[in-house]
Amino acid sequence: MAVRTILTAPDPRLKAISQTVETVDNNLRRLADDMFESMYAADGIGLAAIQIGVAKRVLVMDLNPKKGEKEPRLFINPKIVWTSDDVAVSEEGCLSVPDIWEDVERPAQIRAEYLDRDGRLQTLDAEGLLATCLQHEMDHLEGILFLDHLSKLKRSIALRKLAKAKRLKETG
Ligand code: GNR
Ligand code: NI
Repeated sequence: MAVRTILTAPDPRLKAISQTVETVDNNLRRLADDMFESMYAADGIGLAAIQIGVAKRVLVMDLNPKKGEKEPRLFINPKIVWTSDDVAVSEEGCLSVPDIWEDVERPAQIRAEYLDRDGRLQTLDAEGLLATCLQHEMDHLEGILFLDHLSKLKRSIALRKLAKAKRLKETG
């Protein structure tokens, strides 16, 4: 297991479209374990493989990583098969867009299908933070960041803030 470096915007690799996983084998499970370790190390609640530079349709999530009981969730080849007409607005952040939080509107409820750690097909109904996070992670698989849901103005302000923070970090 290893903690991997998380890419940050505007790294072009974050715009890649991730590829379908063909077989759920030990290699894939090792990737997932590295993703969990990287997500926990970064204090995130979710992570898509592309955020560590691997363009595969793999997501990890743990909405409750701090309160003792870990609840690791792994999603392979996730697909949203239903969304509610109801929408919900919630504040989102992203490990690839550090220190920026903005409101994003998305369907309030979703139904997703995905493969689990054993390659078995699962169905999940989600709302609240789970629905928000799953949609946020699935956007990563299409090369989409939460910033892409904002107005052009808000997005450019966020990107400039990010660039400035990177500059300051480099010059110390
Ligand atoms: O850690 C994360 N927190 C978060 C909070 C609100 C909505 C979405 C997220 S996902 C984010 C981790 C991340 O960047 N996943 O891609
Ligand atoms: Ni993210």
